[in-house]
Amino acid sequence: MEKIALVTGATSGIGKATALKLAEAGYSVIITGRRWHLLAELEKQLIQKSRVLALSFDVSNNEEVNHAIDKLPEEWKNIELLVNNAGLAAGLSSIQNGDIEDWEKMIDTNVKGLLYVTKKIIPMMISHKRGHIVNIGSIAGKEVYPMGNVYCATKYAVDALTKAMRIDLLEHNIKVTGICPGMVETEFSLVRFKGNKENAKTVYDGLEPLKAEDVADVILFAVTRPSHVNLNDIVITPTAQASATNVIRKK
Ligand code: NDP
Ligand code: 8X3
Repeated sequence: MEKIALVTGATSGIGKATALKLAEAGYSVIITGRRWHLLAELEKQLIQKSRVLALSFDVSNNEEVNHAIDKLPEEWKNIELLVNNAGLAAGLSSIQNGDIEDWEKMIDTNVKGLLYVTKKIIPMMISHKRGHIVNIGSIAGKEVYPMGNVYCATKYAVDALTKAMRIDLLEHNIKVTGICPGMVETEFSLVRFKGNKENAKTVYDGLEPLKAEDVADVILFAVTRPSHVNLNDIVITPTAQASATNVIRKK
């Protein structure tokens, strides 16, 4: 039977790697993100492997989310897997020096965006009496690190929502999994440091970070367990990272 997945933030990093692995595993994949040209490129790649639909919307804009999901063609409406991956860190500052626009962007994307998308997809899963929601949290949602304040708060919120969804959706046979990576080299740091490549590169100096594909492998494993098995919460770090602040770097 056809399995349909929707991946948010598929234009880059973990979301893109996940969309590719899901397509290779036989899922029909709805890829989403704001950068249409990157979605179009990925669509060309995926179409070789599976059925694909590209949808461009901003997860933090509830009207855009509603419009995009409401307009889904009938043959794409039976979404069985939702990967809530779109997210970002904006800035790295103490709370006293934080930028309110950065805070709003992180809260609007990582928390409200995840909720807007999930709210639209859950009714499809309830009506089909099955589904799987994978929320991409972070080790930043397990422990707070210096200057991580609001980003950490949004990922703690994702952790809480993952637990809450698992409880509320239990009666509907919907699995909910939290995936919490440590350092993954993607566009994440470039976005956090607003395009400053030097600063972004420094984050991974002297260590081998995770690749987006490493996280995508874990997501694929979690969503391909038998129907009676659910992985609740997975923390994945590079071998060189023991916690948010304990990393070992080669000189
Ligand atoms: P990337 O910056 O490479 O990818 C982020 C993705 O999110 C992009 O596809 C981007 O697409 C999308 N996105 C961001 N804002 C929005 C928005 N408002 N609406 C729609 N899509 C949006 O980073 P990662 O792949 O690393 O990040 C993916 C997730 O993993 C995030 O939730 C992040 O917090 C989490 N994470 C990352 C870690 C890391 O070290 N890299 C570690 C732990 C967790 P576009 O710009 O086209 O909209
Ligand atoms: C991203 C990883 O360590 O920058 O969620 O918080 S970290």
